[in-house]
Amino acid sequence: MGQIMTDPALRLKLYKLMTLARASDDRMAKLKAQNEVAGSAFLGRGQEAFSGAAGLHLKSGDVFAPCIRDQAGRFAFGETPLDCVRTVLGRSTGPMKGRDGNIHRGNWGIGLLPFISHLGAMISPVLGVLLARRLAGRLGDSVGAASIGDGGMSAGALNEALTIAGVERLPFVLLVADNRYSYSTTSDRTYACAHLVDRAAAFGFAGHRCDGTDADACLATVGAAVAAARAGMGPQMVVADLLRLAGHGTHDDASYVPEDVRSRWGDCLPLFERTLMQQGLLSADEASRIREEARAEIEAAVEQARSEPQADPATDDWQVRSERDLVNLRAAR
Ligand SMILES: Cc1ncc(C[n+]2csc(CCOP(=O)(O)OP(=O)(O)O)c2C)c(N)n1
Ligand SMILES: [Mg+2]
Repeated sequence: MGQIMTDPALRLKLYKLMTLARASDDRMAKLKAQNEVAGSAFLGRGQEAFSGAAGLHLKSGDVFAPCIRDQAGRFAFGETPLDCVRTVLGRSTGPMKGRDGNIHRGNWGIGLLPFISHLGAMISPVLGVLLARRLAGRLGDSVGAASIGDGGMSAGALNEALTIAGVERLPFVLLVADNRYSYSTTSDRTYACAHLVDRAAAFGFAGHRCDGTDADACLATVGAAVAAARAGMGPQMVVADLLRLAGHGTHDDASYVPEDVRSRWGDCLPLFERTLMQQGLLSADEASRIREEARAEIEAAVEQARSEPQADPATDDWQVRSERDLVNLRAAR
């Protein structure tokens, strides 16, 4: 159980988002197995608590660059199941007009940056938005956040970007999901410090760490980090310890993860469910209703997307949808 107990409504909201993300991941894996998805499907099983907590603590006006295991954070930040499914199924109605791979999606209109790469490439664009806002005198109390994995923490682009974030003292939060693996490479082969949070000071970041299998700890720790960035206390790094409960993508069965490692780590979703039940905040009936509603919501999005046209290069105007969103954003200011 987390050190600081957040309010029950926020905790239940996180539980519902985690359930929705799990239902979405399960359905995407099935769509992939049914050969309806081009490329692999990338799942965030086991990372929903940390990811969802981040999305919930960000607010309208912030910028968020999620990674491939952040379906919970995406939903929390405002991505709809329909936008997710439309992209995964390559529909022209999707935010990327069906032209990008299933994980390379975003929505400039809500500050969700379209995904470039899992290995550190998303930090600089977030910092660019924050710097541009500061120069234009429009930063206000907005913050930027980006997700990364343990392997991505050793990428060159990330090190350059974190240096700038520290030097400029930007209101930036780096969310690090140390899920013990980078594809099949174990984390002891990707970093040599005792814990990734030890790197925070080197970049001029405040460092925080939490148990990523404990939803309450995630809510409290990410909440403190986002609040500190918002209050002008400079960049923050939050490292969550957890295990990737799936393969790198659906093409990978993760059979290289030894049984003793699997059994050492919990799954944040059932753990949170049990805590909420023990505290009388959730009944078994409510939990199954929430699960069923999540499944139905995802299924409705799948049915809707399936009825829509796929991307057609012959008729596409090749205008980037985000361009239109940017124009709308400027008009709204
Ligand atoms: C330069 C480069 N090398 C390799 C890859 C392939 N690749 C994509 S993600 C990934 C592993 C990332 O591991 P981590 O950062 O720990 O994130 P996780 O997948 O565990 O969430 C690899 C090897 C890539 N995209 N770019
Ligand atoms: Mg990893």
